[in-house]
Amino acid sequence: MSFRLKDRLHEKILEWRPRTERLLKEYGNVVIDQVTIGQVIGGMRGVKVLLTDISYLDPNEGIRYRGLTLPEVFEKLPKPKGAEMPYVEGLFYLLVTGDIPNEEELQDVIDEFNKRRILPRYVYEVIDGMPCCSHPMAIFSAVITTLQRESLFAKKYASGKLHKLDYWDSTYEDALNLLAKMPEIATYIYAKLYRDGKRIQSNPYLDFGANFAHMMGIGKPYDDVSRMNFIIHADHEGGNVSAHTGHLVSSSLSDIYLSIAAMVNGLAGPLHGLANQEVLRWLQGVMEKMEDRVPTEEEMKKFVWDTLKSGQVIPGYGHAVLRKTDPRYTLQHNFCQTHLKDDLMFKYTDMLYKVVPDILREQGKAKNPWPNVDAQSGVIQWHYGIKEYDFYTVLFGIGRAIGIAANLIWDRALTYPLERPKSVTTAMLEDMAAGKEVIIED
Ligand code: HAX
Repeated sequence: MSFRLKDRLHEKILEWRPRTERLLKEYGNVVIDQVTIGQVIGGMRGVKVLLTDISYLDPNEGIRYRGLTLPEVFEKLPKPKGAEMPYVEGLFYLLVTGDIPNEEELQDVIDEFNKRRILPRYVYEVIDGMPCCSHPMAIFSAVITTLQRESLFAKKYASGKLHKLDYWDSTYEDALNLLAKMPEIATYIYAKLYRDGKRIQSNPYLDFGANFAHMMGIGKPYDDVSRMNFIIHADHEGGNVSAHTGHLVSSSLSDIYLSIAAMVNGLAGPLHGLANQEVLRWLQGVMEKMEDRVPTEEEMKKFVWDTLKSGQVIPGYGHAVLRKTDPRYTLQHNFCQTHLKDDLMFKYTDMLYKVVPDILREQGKAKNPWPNVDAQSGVIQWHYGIKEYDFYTVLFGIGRAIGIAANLIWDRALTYPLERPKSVTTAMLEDMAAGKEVIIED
């Protein structure tokens, strides 16, 4: 049996296709959900209309990647010698195939990523040419869009000779080509914006996470921080803004570069991935007021209430699906307890964990008063010297791209069609609410 990821993936696709075909052919009319007016107006919360086998989010348990909880993922995936956190390349293998890679399988992915990481010259020029004060996420998105000229899928499609059942193959190639370049793109954006353009060359002997740490110029254990960061952010099933955007754009057969650039744009909103920079901005405000001492619980409560009373959200708290503390928060918290015990900002986040849930419950609006992934991630980056918090969502974006890429490969493998839900008008909803018959053609 081959140990190459692409061969394993091909076998899996051939095994999987009959399941999808059977569901469509024999059970296509089975009803699985109903939709209320509240859901139509309220951002489609909870409507079961998306399909992915890469991850599943349980409101109480948190995310499972290919059936494994995050603690299981961290326990089972292979780790570099002496490292606390697993290989990101192993995670990609797991997301794509559903299996934990053995040593040879892992090495194949590491080699594949390594072969493809060098950036074309024009990427540096695009970054250099971005206007002053561009947000790092805008630059990240622009670079990924510019790289679209490299898309094999787009070239093959344009040749008019690409069979639908082969879409996945060039999508897979595009995915690896793009993912392998992401640490290089991100670290050059960082160097350009905050280090006078002085970049550190990548090291082909290092894995994805360690290479990122190396190019950021940060020593151990930042390699483990990077691995942990990319793994926990990789996927959160299909309905969150970034995953859904990637899937939606790709459903029009836009290639992976265009789809992932779109998902990066969705991730850049403050209610989604940008929340990690918002947490830091907000914490800085508290610290300034406290003149860098640890506040009392009463002082912290007042600050939280003041934020709520001024009509703002508490960043890093709440979730559209989760109803418990996010396990991605807990994993990072455990890391902090080992490595950041005496960090002032960590003490602040710990105190927030004590006071915010009760306050949000008392306020009575948020359905989930518990912390999410973003409540802790920026604190770790700050501790290891990345104080330019505008950059944090780019780190999220690298991780999220890994999960979205796995999804998009499978979307094409299972020939999922163009996404096209139907909209209605307010007048139609009013008529339906009044019990009148409204005829809507599908
Ligand atoms: N602080 C204050 N109010 C909050 C809140 C928070 N952390 N979380 C929710 N609420 C409010 C909502 O704004 C909403 O108020 P209105 O009725 O006045 O509009 C009400 O509680 C009900 O919201 P919900 O149903 O509980 O939450 P949503 O599904 O609408 O939104 C969000 C989920 C994550 C966007 C929301 O909890 C929030 O804004 N949190 C703060 C921002 C944040 O941390 N975002 C990152 C989430 C994780 C993620 O996707 N990372 O990428």
